[in-house]
Amino acid sequence: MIEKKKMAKENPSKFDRSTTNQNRAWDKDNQAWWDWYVSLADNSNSNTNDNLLKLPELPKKKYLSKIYIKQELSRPFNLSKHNITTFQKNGFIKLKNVLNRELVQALRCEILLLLKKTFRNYHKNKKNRFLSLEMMWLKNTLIREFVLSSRIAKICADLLSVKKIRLYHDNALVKESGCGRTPWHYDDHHFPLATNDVITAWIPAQYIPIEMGPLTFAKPLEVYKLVKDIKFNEYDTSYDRKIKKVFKNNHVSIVEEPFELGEVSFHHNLSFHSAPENKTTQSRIVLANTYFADGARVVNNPTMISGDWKKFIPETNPGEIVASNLNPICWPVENEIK
Ligand SMILES: O=C(O)CCC(=O)C(=O)O
Ligand SMILES: [Fe+2]
Repeated sequence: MIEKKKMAKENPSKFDRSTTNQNRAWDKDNQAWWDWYVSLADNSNSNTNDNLLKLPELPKKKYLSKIYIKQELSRPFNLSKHNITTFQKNGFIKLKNVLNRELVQALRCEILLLLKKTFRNYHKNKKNRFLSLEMMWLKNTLIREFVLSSRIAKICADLLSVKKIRLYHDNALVKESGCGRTPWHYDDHHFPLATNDVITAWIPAQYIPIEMGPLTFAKPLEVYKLVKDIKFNEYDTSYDRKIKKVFKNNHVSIVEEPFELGEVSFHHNLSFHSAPENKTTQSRIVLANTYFADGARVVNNPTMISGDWKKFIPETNPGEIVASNLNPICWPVENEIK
């Protein structure tokens, strides 16, 4: 069983599209889900492997004490009313200086360690891949600080204007050198949560120049209505291509901008987003934490697009309130989870 999972993590060509059916449950792991999902991106205009932008090696981690990390990640961020209205209008916001240089470097080094541990011959096999790791917070004390961070979680609760938020999952999203685009989508499509109070903090573990594939947003939030009748196709790139065309024909504003070191984006589950290919020599490493308003239920009919959701919400049936041990309240801070 373990061996089978490892195969899925190592070889994307093992993914068998003929077995997919949108109304079925997803029966593979989260890595297989991402292998499938990025295969739905239209890369016909890209020449990813030509002229990779050579970026210098990123700095190695300096020692940071646990107390320092905890303090920094619990320090409140100065979020303005304008930030909140901008998020609610556009469906996303990019905030600079959410993390300092040391924390970003520590996050990158830790995720790199986990990648080497999880994927056999990581350095040899990573080329062109979109690699993912999830539920790291359960085992890794450093990542846990970033996932349960009250600095991040309060920003999320305030942006959604809700009192209490819970964790859906953490996800390391690693777009390796030479990996193609992430297709246009909104997350409501795959999170099996019966609420629109869902937000993802997309936390880069280095600066992200355009050539590395920064998360890219269509605005305002309402643009999802323009594409709501486009049928999702799980077999080819047509959904991605159709969305791109509708956005172009409607002159939808697309925000495709670099991320400074320490900058973090936050997107709503109805915000349409994608990401360009990684045309650099370095891995684009990101920690994506998704949170939702306390009280939300599992949708009545999760589908294959909901992926490995039972791993993120165990012992909870469709229609039930999500409150498992793996979905702690992250804001406000409750003593038992810290
Ligand atoms: O990292 C990416 O390229 C895509 C991430 C994404 O879709 C998300 O965090 O919702
Ligand atoms: Fe997404």
